[in-house]
Amino acid sequence: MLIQSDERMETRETTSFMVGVIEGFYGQPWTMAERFELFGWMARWGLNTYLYAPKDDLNHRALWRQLYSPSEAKTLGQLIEACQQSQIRFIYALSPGLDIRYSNEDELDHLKKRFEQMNGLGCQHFSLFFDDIPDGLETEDTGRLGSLASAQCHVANSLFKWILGSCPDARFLFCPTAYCGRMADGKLGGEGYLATIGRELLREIDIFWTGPEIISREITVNHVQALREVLRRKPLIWDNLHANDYDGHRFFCGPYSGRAPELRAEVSGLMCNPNTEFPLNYVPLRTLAEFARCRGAWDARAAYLAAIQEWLPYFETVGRQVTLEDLICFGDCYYLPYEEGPEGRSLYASARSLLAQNPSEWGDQAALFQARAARLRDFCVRLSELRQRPLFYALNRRLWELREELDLLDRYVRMKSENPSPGILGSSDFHLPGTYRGGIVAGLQGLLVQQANGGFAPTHAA
Ligand code: GDL
Repeated sequence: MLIQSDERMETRETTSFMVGVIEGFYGQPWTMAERFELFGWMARWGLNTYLYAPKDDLNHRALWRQLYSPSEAKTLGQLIEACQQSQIRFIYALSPGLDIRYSNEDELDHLKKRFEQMNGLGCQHFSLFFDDIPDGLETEDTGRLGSLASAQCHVANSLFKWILGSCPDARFLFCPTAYCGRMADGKLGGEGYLATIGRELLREIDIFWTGPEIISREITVNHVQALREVLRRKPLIWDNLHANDYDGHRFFCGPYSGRAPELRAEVSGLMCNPNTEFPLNYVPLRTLAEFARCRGAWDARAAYLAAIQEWLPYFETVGRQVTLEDLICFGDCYYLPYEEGPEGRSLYASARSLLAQNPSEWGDQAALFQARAARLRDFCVRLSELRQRPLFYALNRRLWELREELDLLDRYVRMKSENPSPGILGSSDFHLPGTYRGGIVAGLQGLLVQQANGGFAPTHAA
C-alpha cells in the first residue's frame, strides 16, 4: 500500500514545492468572504497551498473528537471547492494534542472519522499538529509507546497509511511539539525528541519547522541543512514572520525577508501564518509569492514598495484620498517584528533625539518632527473614511493608539518650545490618568522591564 519513500520524495520535491498560507493563528478565524478573497490573490500570484488550521476553531483543537455539524460541514465543503476551482491545494489540519491518549485505539478512530468527514467533502490532504501542547505523556502511553515522539509518530504513521487507501496522492504534514531551534535546545518533548521523530515518522510525511525561533528574524540555509540531518528530510517552513496574534498592539505589513532565495532548495515548502486580521496581509503574502519565484538576489525593500503600490487602491476613502508616500510611511511603522521600516525608524529616532536634548538646542528639528507627526496623524484620521470597512476595522485600534502617542509628543514638543524651563511636563485633557494607558495589563507591563539581554528586572531595579 505504501508508496516507496524515495520515489515519492523525488516527484514531490521536484514538482510540488508547497508555497502558501496557513490559517493557523490564535484569534478569530477568517470569514468565508475573506478566504475567497485570499484564494483569488493566491491564484493570481501563484501561491499553491492553503492549510486550514485556525487555533480557535473549536473543532480543530479543543473539540477535535467532535464531527462538524451539517451546516459547518457544508461551509468547509464550499471552501474545498473554492480551492479546487482555483487549483489551490487544500489541506485540513487537526490538533488533538491537548488531551489525546496516544495508545488508545478509540482515539485513532476519532481522528479517522474526522478525516473521513473531510474526505467526504472533497479534502485530499491532511495534517496533524502537536504544537503548543503539554509535553508530558500519560503513564499508560509511556508504557506502551515509550516516548512522546514515538507516540506521536505512531498516531501520525497509522493515520497516514490509512488515508492513502482513499487518497493515494495525499500530502500529509506533521507539526512537532518542538518546532523551532530554541525549543529543541530546551529539550521540549523530552530527550532526543526530534531525532526520534526524524527516525520513526514515515519519510513521506512533511515536518513543520518555524526556524531558530517561533518568530524567526532569519532562517538560514545552514540552519535548515543541519536540521535536515536530524529530521532525515527537508523541513517544511511554517513561517510566523508576519503573525501578530501574540501582540494586540501590532501588525506586520513589511516584506517577506530574512530568508535568502537559496533557502527554497533546502525546504519542502514555505507556508506563511500571517496577521490574524485578514485585510492586513496583502503585502506579506504578495511579497512571499514574489520571493517564491524570484530569480537572482532578493530585494525585500523593492518588493515591499512594489506591493504597497498595489495595495494603495484598497485605501480609497469617501473623502480626501491618501497618497502612496503616506501609506509607505504608515506601513514603515508596522513593518516586521524585529524592525521598523526606514520612515518608522527615522520618526522614532527624531522624537527620541528631541526628548534627549535641551529644547534650546532643538533648532528646526522640533518643527520638522511636528510636521511629520502631523502628516501621519492626518493619514490616520483619513483612514476612518476608508470605503473598505473591514480594512478600517482591522486597523482602527492601531490607528487610534498611534494618533494618541503622536498627539501627546506633539503637545509636549510645542509646550517645551514655548517654555523650555526644566521640570514642566504639563498635562493634556486627552490623556487623563486612569483612562490613558490605564488598566491592569498596562499596570502589570510596567512592573517588569525587559533588559537588553532579553531578561526581565523589576522596574525599581532596572
Ligand atoms: C505558535 C503557534 C501558532 C501561532 C504562532 C504565533 C506554531 C507552530 N504554532 O507557536 O499557531 O500563530 O506561534 O503566535 O507556530
